[in-house]
Amino acid sequence: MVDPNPLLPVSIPPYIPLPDDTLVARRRPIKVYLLIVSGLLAIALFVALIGYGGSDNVQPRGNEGGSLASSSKQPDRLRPLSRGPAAGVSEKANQQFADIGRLRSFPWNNSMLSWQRPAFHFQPEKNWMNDPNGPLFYKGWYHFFYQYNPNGAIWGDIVWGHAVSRDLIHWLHLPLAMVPDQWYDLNGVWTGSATILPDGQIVMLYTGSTNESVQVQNLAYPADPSDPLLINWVKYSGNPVLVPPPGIHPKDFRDPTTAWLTSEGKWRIVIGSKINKTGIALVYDTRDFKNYERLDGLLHGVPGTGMWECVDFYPVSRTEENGLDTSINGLEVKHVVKASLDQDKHDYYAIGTYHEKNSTWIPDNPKIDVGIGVRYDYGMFYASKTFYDPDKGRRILWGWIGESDSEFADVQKGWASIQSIPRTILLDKKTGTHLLQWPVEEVESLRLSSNEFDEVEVKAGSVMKLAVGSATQLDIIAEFEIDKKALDKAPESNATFSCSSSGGAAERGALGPFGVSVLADETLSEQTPVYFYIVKGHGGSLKTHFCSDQSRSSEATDVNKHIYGSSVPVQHGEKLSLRILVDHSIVETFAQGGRTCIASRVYPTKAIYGAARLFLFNNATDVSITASLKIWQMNSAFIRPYPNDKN
Ligand code: DQQ
Repeated sequence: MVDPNPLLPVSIPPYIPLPDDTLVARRRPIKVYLLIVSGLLAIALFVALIGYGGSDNVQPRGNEGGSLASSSKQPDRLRPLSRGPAAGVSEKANQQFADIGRLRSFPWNNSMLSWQRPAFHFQPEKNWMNDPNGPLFYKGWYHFFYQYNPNGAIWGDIVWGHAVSRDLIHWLHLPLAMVPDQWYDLNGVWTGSATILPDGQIVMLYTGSTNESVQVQNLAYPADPSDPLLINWVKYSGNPVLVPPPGIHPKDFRDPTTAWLTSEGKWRIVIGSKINKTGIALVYDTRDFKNYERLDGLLHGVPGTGMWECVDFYPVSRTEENGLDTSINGLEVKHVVKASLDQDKHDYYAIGTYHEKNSTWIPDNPKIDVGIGVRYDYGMFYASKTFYDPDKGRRILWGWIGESDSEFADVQKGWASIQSIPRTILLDKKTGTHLLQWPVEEVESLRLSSNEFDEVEVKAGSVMKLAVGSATQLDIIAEFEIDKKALDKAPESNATFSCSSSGGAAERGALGPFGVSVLADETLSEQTPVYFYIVKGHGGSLKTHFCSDQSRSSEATDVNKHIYGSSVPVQHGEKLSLRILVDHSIVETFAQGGRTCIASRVYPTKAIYGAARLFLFNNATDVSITASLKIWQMNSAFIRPYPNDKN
């Protein structure tokens, strides 16, 4: 039962020890369970598909359990069933087509849907994936775990998928690492993080949604530490190791971080939660990962930000260009707090100072605190997690990039979601307020032939096709310079600008938009412009915005057509610069060395396969720009089952 009063202490079922031989998360013992679950899910999916395939492919809101006869009352919404909130987690269904009226879903054909599958971003062979979990480097292999539904292309039945890689680009899928097979994770093996102890032992902490949908924290570890692939995992017999503390709602206690060492030699973790509408990070110390002490106060909390999911906490160097182990602290270090906001599905971070003694963190600038300031990404990027890569001395960020088409199309294509290209993360020493995110260097091993365009002048109001051949798998680097005299002459303006409320790349201003249009067809009837837009304010101050416009990305009606973006700081002497990774239905963009990033999902119907083109454009009214670009065709990554996986 859900506690009706979120602030009262909660009661958790007492832990009943189970025989040891049930504790290993092996695949075979749970097959029967999975068969039953998949049978039930198949029936549920069948029923859902019948619902979708009905008169208007429409699922009216609030009619989930109602009779089909009520559909004759002209349901006018294309709304998937809500998934997640009832189970005590954020919404996992794409609810964006709530108000588009009586639209039938677009008649997607197999060739269009097949094209959408990325070639070098990580994804499972099929079905639904969400958060990255417990990334780590062990005995020469990168391990990546992820929230996965083995039974369908929608959220539910969550287990831990597992893959390994030598280089973060090519992946081998391994057997599922952990499945719900204990009362304390029967409703899902949810998100968690890895900690590598100084002697090399791996400790995995994860959230279990219990048989009663209470969120508890559990401990797991590799069954055979000599196995570099870490195929089998053991769940600790004393699980759960943490239950929701008094005052915390049983469905608001999840996603333990990687632990870091305190100067007393204890390990410290934080867990996301909320009290009323204040998002918070609870702090615990432990010596053995089995027994924990809750510390007074909070690491941090921000009113109005709601439930904090997938909190991340890590140091960044103020002086060096390398990443830091999570336990590093001192004067040369700033600390980052990141929270994934359940209420708006975005990942926000802030930079500040960690005070170990009273286990708190204070933002450098309270005006850009967690949840009210800067985001990792202004497109689709959620539930992210970093880890320290000891092999290359870098910190790497993974983020879940969901779908922004209809859930109906996801079920048709049989998969949903991809992971971002892993991004190295560093403090932006010039601004001090931002991080710099950049695709790991290994992605460059996929570069094939390239085309260079040097100092191309693009006059105001013009579009130029870039002859690069097919344009569905690309790595693009571009720099732009603005005609200085024209910039000086441009009128000052009072107007405020925001990418999302603007008219997109079609809205002409004195100093923008200009940039690159990707996934365009020959006639530009479909295109996704990625661009800068500069506003000259009073006194000649310049404010630069970086946007990605999905409004004409597809002729389909049932896909997201938002315009994403934000302002991007441009420091004195910097050119405007852009990197774009195009990989079928994903466009990942990095402005000013990764100071502002936008990942978007794009579902064209015509600009696909050999018909996809690339254009350079300048839709400003008052300035010419000079653009220099280098564009590589990109190879596909090998992402396939491990040969020994017979399942
Ligand atoms: N996803 C997991 C939760 C987490 C959420 C469940 C974030 O642990 O809070 O799939 O997307």
